[in-house]
Amino acid sequence: METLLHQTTNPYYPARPAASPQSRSVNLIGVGFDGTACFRKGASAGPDAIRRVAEDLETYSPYLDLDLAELPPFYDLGNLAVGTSGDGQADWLVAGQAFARLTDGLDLQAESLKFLALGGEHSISWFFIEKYLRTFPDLVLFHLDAHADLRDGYQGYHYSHAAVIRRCLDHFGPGHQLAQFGIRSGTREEFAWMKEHKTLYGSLEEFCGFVEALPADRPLYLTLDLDFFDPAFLPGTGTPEPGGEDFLSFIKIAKLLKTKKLVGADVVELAPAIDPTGNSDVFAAKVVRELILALHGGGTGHVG
Ligand SMILES: [Mn+2]
Repeated sequence: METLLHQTTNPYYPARPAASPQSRSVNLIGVGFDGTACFRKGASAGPDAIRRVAEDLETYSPYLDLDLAELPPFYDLGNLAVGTSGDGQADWLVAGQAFARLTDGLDLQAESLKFLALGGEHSISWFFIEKYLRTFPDLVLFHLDAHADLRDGYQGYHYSHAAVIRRCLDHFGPGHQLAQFGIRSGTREEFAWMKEHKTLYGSLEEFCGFVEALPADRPLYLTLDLDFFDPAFLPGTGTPEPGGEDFLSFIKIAKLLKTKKLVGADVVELAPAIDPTGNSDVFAAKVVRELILALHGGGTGHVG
């Protein structure tokens, strides 16, 4: 049988290892790919770095008042197979095809199956978001990032990490909605597009107000590029931008997500080698802990 997943020797604690996606559960999956990264590479090591430090974190979140150890079991599928040819777009495609085969025929909604993907660079989010857009015709896509990622390809890559949101928009139907926050870098055209389509929220208060007003049964997907955070707090990322948010801003958002129908998420662009202190890995792993808890949810998003 073809290899779609590589099991990891240290699954995210306290997840259970699994060899295939599990229904009525949160499923962690790493995608160690950084083939289109344009500035500093290293995100391919992100998923395993997050898993390495997770074991040393408390399972209890005082912010969300939930404990990973008390929730129904969740699973770590290991890492998706990625290409190793060195041709960025071909290798990306190998990973995308592996994900498509892994989820072929899976109805995420009917099976209440939630993915939390660990990047890897941002281009890998497309595999997941495209599947979710096909599953949920009224999906809201939350995009937290320093970068607009609305370019129509970059440096010859149609599916570049700098174009990932544009590629998602290719698959938007009339009921889909994009909401962006944290964006502080992009072209004049990207900012003009966001202004015209009113997708960018200018402050934490505005963004949280929007999230709070969403109906509790509206499906939400969060794609979180870790350069959303200020590099003073999280320097271990390939394309840092000053002027970012801090952890407690994220917690305000996570608290709201806990009460909503969060159906999937990804956390991308951790490049561990860029921050030799290891603080960025811990930061990212704590973000992941909050999102696993939010995916379990306190509202209609509850699974298990
Ligand atoms: Mn970014």
